[in-house]
Amino acid sequence: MTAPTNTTSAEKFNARKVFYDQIAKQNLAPLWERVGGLVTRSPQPAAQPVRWTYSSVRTNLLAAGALLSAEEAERRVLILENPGMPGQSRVTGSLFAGLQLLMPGERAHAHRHAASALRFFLEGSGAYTSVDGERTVMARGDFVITPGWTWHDHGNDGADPVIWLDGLDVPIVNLFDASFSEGSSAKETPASHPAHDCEARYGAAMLPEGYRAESLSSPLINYRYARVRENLAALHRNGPLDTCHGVKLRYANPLTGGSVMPTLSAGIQLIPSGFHTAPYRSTDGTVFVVVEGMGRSTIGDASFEWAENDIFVAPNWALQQHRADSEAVLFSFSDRAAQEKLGLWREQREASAS
Ligand code: GTQ
Repeated sequence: MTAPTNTTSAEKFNARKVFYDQIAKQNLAPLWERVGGLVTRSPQPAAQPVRWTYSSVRTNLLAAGALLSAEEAERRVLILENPGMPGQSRVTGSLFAGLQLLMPGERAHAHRHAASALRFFLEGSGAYTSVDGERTVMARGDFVITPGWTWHDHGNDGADPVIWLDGLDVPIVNLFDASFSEGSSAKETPASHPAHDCEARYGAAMLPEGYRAESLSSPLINYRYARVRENLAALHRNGPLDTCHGVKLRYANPLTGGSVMPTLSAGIQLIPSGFHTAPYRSTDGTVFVVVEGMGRSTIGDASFEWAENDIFVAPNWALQQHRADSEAVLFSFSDRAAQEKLGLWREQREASAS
């Protein structure tokens, strides 16, 4: 064998290119050309920091309400689509988010899917979600879950439009190509439990004698804001404040202390008026909803102001800092639960950019 001699870099480049084109026809590719983009030194999310003001989304949602009924739409939802991933129906790389509108008297018929869903209720009254035959009436700030493969339908028995945020793990389910869904011939799931039954059974740090968990998700379908808000206020009084989060509570499965659903985690935090949170980042791209107050956040290179019901995204591993101009409450959700199970989740407190 003789070693190639006197080959110029142009000749080398061309020979390699010919080789790569040739092997591509045999479904082969050179790792050495791609490894930098495949195994990155740190997360490189396509998702960008972005904020939606509620007033603009609400205006568009009501316009959609005039254009088509909930029946026609099946789910009348405007997708919050991250501008870093146009056309992909994703708010972060792994999450779907949208705002759903039901006009007075409207119903969104029963269906179920492999994807897990959560709701954060923003506006109106008299609306319910039913999960596997148990209804829960939703009030502002309530956090409601519909675990994967549970039948669910929604209705608005109130006098005004109702709007809530939906969060789903659809991109995760689709990454695994494990999506199933089906509609029901019944518009509503037949009632199998009295309304709010789960709150008496599982919602008071007690469990029915003999109860054995059969699900990977929380048996509690509604975490009510009234209670959460009181607890945030008490913890603010009692202290101490967390430098990165203010006062932050995680929604927990009361049986395990773990996340409410296997893929999705959610939390809620109070940031006192004038408080600046210390720089923080974590590997879970996070969707925030402003429940109360006004303030501003710096997320990576972006900075935005926010007020009640605005929604914003902190992409994976982007530095985040929040400042409340008046006492603020922020709801947030992410895929942290999935990342923890896979051994991927990391956080960095009081982080500095690098
Ligand atoms: O309410 O069941 O935003 O199935 C997307 C898919 C809401 C729902 C969404 C859904 C739902």
